[in-house]
Amino acid sequence: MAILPILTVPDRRLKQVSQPVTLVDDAVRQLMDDMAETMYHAIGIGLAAPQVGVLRRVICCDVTHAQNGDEKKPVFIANPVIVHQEGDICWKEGCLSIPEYHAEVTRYSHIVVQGLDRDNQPLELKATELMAVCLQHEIDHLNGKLFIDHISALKRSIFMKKLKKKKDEA
Ligand code: GNR
Ligand code: NI
Repeated sequence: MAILPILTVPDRRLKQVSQPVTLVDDAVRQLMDDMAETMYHAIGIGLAAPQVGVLRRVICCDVTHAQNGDEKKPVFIANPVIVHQEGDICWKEGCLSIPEYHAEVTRYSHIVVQGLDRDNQPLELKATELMAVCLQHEIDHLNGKLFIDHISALKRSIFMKKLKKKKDEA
């Protein structure tokens, strides 16, 4: 297992569309385990492979860890697809690739996701609330989309100004 560096905006790899995996083999399992270790180390509730520079459709989530302390129950999904979606939920989101910025995003409140699990077996997952938010946020990463792409143009332009100021100061 290894803690991998997490890419941050404006890294161009975060805007790319990731490629499906053909098979969850040992190499993909290794990636999944490294992603989980990286996610827990960064105190995140989810992570997508492109955030560690791997343009493959692999995500990891654990929304329970923050509440349960030690108990780690990572959910890994390769090639995740939302097959059902309904309802609205608004959540104040953050992203490990966008440090020090949070904004409210409206997403589906109830989703069903299909994909492949860590053992290359078909998986179907029903999710609501924070888990639904997290899965949609991670699947967005696989399509080169960030939560700032969901906020208003005005809020985004304020964010871009803050980002430029940080860059100029560095
Ligand atoms: O750690 C994270 N917290 C979070 C909070 C609200 C909505 C989405 C997230 S995901 C984020 C980790 C991350 O950047 N995953 O891509
Ligand atoms: Ni993110």
